Amino acid sequence: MKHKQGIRQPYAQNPVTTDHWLPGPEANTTTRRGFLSKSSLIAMSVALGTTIPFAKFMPAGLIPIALAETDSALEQAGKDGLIVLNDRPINAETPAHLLDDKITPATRLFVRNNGIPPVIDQTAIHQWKVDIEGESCVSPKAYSIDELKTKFEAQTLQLQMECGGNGRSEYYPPAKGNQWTNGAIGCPEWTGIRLADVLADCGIKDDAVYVAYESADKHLSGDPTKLPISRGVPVHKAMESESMLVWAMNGEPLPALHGYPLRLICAGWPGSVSGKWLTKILVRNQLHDGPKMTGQSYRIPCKPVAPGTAVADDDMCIIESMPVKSIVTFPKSGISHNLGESLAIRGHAWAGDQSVSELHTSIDFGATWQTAILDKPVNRLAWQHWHSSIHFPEPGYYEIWARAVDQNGSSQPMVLPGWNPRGYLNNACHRIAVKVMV
Ligand SMILES: Nc1nc2c(c(=O)[nH]1)N[C@H]1C(S)=C(S)[C@@H](COP(=O)(O)O)O[C@H]1N2
Ligand SMILES: [Mo]
Repeated sequence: MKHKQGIRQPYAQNPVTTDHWLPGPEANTTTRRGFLSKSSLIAMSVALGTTIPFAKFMPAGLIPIALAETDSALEQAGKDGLIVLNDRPINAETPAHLLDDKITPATRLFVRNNGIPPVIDQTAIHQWKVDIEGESCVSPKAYSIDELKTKFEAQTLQLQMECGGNGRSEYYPPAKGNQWTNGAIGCPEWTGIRLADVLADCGIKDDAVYVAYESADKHLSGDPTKLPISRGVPVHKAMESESMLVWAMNGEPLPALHGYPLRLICAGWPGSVSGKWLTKILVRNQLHDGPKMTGQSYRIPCKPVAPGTAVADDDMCIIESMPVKSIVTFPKSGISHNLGESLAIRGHAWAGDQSVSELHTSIDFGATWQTAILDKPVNRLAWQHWHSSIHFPEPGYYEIWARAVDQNGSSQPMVLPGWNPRGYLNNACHRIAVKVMV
C-alpha cells in the first residue's frame, strides 16, 4: 500500500536533496517572498518542466504543490478512488477533485475510524436500542429505531463533516495520526430527527453541561470493556436544530462504514463529535470524560505555541467550531491548460458554525486576489459552492490558491495556521497546480 505524502514530508525525510527547494528556513514562510536563489529557481523549473511566471512572489520555503503531490489510490469496496491512509482501522480520504459534487455521494465520503466497526446483523435491526441516560437526564429511556422514526419529526439537511485532523500532513514538525491532506471533508444530505426533541422527551436537568455518545465499535486492543471513542458537545450545541440523530444519508440507509443503523451529526465541529453506530446518549452534569475527550485529543494549545513545543494537558483547550476553509474541486491539480483560453474553476467553502462571506483566488502565490462568485448555503452548516474564471498572462507553472473569509472576517491563512501538537485545524489555502502551455 502506498501512503500519501504531505508537503512537509519530503523535507523531513530527505533534507539534503530537498534543500534546494528550500532557500530559507522553514519558519515564517508566509511573510518572506522572492527569496529564491537563481539556482533553486532553475532547479525548480527543471523539475516542473516549465518556467514559473510569478516566481518573484513565491514564499520562501514553499514546495510547489505539483512536486508535493503523489498519485496513489487503494481500492476500498464501495469507495471511488479514495486514498487509504490506514487499513486497521480503516481510514481513507477523498482527493479534492473527487469532492466536486455539490452533495457528497457515499462513494466519495472520507472514512475515519478510531476502532473496529461493528458487524451489524440486519435481521436484528429492530432490536437496536439507543439508551438516553446520564446524571442530568430526568427520565432515562431506551428507544428502538422504529420508535425514533415514528415518535419524532423527521428532517433532511445537508450538513458538512470535517475531521479535526484534516490537513495534518502539512504541519512540521509532523504530528502523529492519519496524515490527511485535504480530503477529510464531505457534505452529504442527512435524514433523521433533532437530538433536542429526543432530549426534551427524556427531560434534562438544569445542571446539564454536556451531551455525549457511546457506540458499538470495538477498541483496537480487542478489550471489550474499552471504548475506542466517546465524545460529546456542550448542551447548547446539542440543542441546535441542526444537531441530529440520523438513519439515512443521501436518501439511503447509512452505509455500514458511516454508522449504520444510526449516528449523530453535530455539524461544523470536528467530525469526532458525530458518533457512528450509536448505542447511548449521555446527558452529563460535567464535561464528558470519555476516550478521546480528555488529554491532548481534539484539543489545541489555549495560547499559540512555537512549532514543536510540548504542551501540558491543562494548557490544551477543546476544539469547538472548525475554522473557515475551502477547496478547489475543479480542475484536478496537475492539469495542462492552453494559453489564451480562460479556465473555469470551482469548489466549496465552509466555516464551522459560521457561514462564508467571501472567496478569493490567486494565481501569483497570494500577491493579488480575484473575487469568486459564492453561493449561499442550502441550509445552515452546509458548505457553499463557489466558481470563478481564470486568465493566465503567459505560459508556465502556476498554482491556483483559494482563500475563504467567514462572516466574522476571519480568513484562511495562506500557508499554515498555528502549529499544534496533534496537528489539528489546518485551514491553509488549498493549492492546485496548473501548467499553461502555448
Ligand atoms: N463510534 C464512532 N464514531 C465516530 C468515529 C469512530 O471511530 N467511532 N470517528 C469519528 C471521527 S474522528 C470522524 S472525523 C467522523 C467520521 O465520519 P465518517 O467516517 O462517516 O466520514 O466520525 C466520528 N464518529
Ligand atoms: Mo476525525
